[in-house]
Amino acid sequence: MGDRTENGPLGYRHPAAGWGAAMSVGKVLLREREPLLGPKAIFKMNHENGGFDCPGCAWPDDTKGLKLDICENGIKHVTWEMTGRRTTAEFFAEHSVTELETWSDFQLEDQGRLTEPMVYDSETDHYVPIDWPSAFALIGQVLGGLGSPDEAAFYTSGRLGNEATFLYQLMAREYGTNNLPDCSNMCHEASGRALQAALGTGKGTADLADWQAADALFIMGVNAASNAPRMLTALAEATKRGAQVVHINPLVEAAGTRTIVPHDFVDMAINKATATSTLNLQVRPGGDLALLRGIAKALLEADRTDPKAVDQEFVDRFTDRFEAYRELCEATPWEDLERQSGLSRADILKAADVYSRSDRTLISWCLGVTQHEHGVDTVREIVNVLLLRGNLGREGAGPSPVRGHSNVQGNRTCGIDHRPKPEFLDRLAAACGIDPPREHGLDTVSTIKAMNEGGIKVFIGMGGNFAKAAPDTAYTEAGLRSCDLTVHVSTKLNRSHIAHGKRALILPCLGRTEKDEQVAGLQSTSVEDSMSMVHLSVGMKKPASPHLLSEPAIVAGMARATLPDSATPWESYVEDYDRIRDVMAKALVGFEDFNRRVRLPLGFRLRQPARELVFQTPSGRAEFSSAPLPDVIPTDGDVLVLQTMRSHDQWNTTIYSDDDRYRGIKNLRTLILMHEADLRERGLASGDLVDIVATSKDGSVRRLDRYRALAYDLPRGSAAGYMPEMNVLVGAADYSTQSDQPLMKNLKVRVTASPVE
Ligand SMILES: Nc1nc2c(c(=O)[nH]1)N[C@H]1C(S)=C(S)[C@@H](COP(=O)(O)OP(=O)(O)OC[C@H]3O[C@@H](n4cnc5c(=O)[nH]c(N)nc54)[C@H](O)[C@@H]3O)O[C@H]1N2
Ligand SMILES: Nc1nc2c(c(=O)[nH]1)N[C@H]1C(S)=C(S)[C@@H](COP(=O)(O)OP(=O)(O)OC[C@H]3O[C@@H](n4cnc5c(=O)[nH]c(N)nc54)[C@H](O)[C@@H]3O)O[C@H]1N2
Ligand SMILES: [Mo]
Repeated sequence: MGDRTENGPLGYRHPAAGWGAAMSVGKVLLREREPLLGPKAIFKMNHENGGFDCPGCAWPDDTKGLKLDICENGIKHVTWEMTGRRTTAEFFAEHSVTELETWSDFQLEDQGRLTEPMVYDSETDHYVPIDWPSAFALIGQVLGGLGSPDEAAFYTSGRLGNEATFLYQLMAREYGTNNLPDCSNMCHEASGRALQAALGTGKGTADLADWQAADALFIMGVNAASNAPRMLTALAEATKRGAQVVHINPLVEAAGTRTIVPHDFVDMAINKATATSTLNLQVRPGGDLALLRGIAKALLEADRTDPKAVDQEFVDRFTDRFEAYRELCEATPWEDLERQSGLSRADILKAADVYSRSDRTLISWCLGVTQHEHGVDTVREIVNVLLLRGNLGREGAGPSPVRGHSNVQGNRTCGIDHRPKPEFLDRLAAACGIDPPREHGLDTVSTIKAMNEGGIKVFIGMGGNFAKAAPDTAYTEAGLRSCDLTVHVSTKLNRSHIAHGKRALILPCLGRTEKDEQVAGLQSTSVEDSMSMVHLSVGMKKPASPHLLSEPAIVAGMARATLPDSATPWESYVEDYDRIRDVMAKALVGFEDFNRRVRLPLGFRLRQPARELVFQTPSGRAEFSSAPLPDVIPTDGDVLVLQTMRSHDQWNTTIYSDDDRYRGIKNLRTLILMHEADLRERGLASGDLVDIVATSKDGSVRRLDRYRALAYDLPRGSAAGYMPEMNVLVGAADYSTQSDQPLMKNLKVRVTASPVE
């Protein structure tokens, strides 16, 4: 085990993507018994309006006419949905829920697609079939009987298409609550809040054309080769044209080494790799803000002699509060920046040098930046640095968060927001003739607490796997179990169906790859990618079962049963999704003429005022922030900062295999990666079994025993392991006070040798 090489304990030395990826795809297709249909579907994916949007990540489709911008992990994801296996009523008759509790998450999902609605029968401890009208009636009856609409929570996972999303939030608000927790509360909440405060928009301003024009790209806290593989294309093209690509990550991930572009078949054939990186900076966990401030400090120092170091004209014309930021940077000693970033001054200056030589800089980030206590401050610091050189509102420049789920950005645009803006509610009220509640609702973290304290009695999950994805697994499961009713709209069986409420429904829906036939014919739904492009997705496969309903139909069914006197034309919306889009065009800013524009080739891009240097902030300008430099170093030297991340072979709570190819790990997920010296200091050797004890903010402790410690190239004092297993270690109190995001990249743990059994 101890054979540590450049890129992991077992040393994966080949370029990212390429043939290894192609072979791995073949394996998944075979396992899902889809050797023939799989490839056919893949060629339909991400086609200009003709096919379905990849249900994988939110990376945009290439607009330069490349019709086959697909990747290994997208193919795995599609194949997972199109499996030939079925989880039928007979399956549920055979296995009690108590028995299924002992199954692994892999085994649960591996049974294949759900085929008909099921209800929990407490007398037999089995899920039994229920017809759709009765399922809706049960929901209507329980929701109708609650003391207040605020006793229900409506969770959304980021797969849900825009039309279903719009109906879902409409139902919740017409019913009377803003309790709309979503996966984004665990993902990019920090980015949304920071960008909103700084630029008056909750989204990134750069698009794919900017990625293709930038001459410096800073890639922070994202494992691109696994989680946004199509980004590799943009990075490889960037280095080919001589652009600088700086990776900022405690780990040197595969994209930080070299790659073969996923669809570059010629390069694959000759096994020729293209660089996707020109510099790696192994920052300390949470040390990004210090690094960024160091870059700013260097620029401001250079500005004394070099008038071009800072774009003073841009700063004067478009920004506010620059002086306070300048003073703060000047007053922060280099020693503090070095200590808090975990980088030497020389390394920080290297990054500053790349930045100051570049005319068009783009900064991208993902969970390594957001899932920290100071996530909001760090994203604001990203904006500060961009503003210093006017890297906003022009080609090749700007902030560009990598979103997660394929439609998580669209969910927020279409109203999934527990803190809706009054203007949004006003428009919704006018367009839909409802009187939406104005008080803020519950997010993910507060929903878990409210379920446990009796405040939430009904939990409805539109997709996702709340029990596993959310922090503090035991507490979250207890919360779900204490509900009067849990409802999960799903495609496959998962832990959230097993950790169920007193009454429970599993409602199986169509996947994005499947034909959605309604009264008016074949329907399509729209999605929005990471870069604000809205386009249509049309499924083309025969549904996994004749008993499945589409997500819009399920929402409408629940809504009608709950709100029998509602004036909203729920049934008519489901007959023809154009009618949903017509009302969305009235209710949502930027969706005017929606039905026509979404049918344009490649759809349309939502207007980004900040991109046009129009800032919807109180000052009307882009705002510099002046957050104090956070202390991210544990005071106790025995404590390690643990991050929980994805392997190459998983999709959030869905695990495809126990391998993590690019990190050189095979057949092992119960592991913790540590620095060799940190192992030695604890009397451990790479490969030893260890117990991990996490201490929460509130002092409570949680543990995982008998994990394997592996030596890995990461900063001293830090450690890494896999989500969702490690959610066991995230305390309910462990969330950022800035973003309310769980601290999934910042757990304080102690690691000791496991006792010999
Ligand atoms: N194949 C596949 N694709 C996916 C997903 C999937 O599960 N599988 N999930 C989707 C979703 S919902 C999301 S949100 C995205 C997630 O995409 P990522 O953000 O790449 O997700 P993680 O695997 O959590 O990886 C976090 C990265 O941040 C780094 N990191 C950790 N702490 C720090 C830090 O303090 N500073 C910096 N600079 N870096 C740090 C880690 O080393 C790691 O490289 O991917 C999406 N795409
Ligand atoms: N420790 C730790 N925890 C984390 C994270 C982390 O980095 N560390 N990351 C967080 C992040 S960024 C996110 S986004 C969340 C993800 O949280 P979720 O979105 O809740 O979880 P997923 O695993 O993506 O959901 C998988 C389930 O979705 C259902 N599903 C799949 N396709 C469809 C569909 O088309 N329609 C419907 N209705 N259901 C479908 C299937 O039943 C499947 O079992 O996890 C969070 N949890
Ligand atoms: Mo996410």
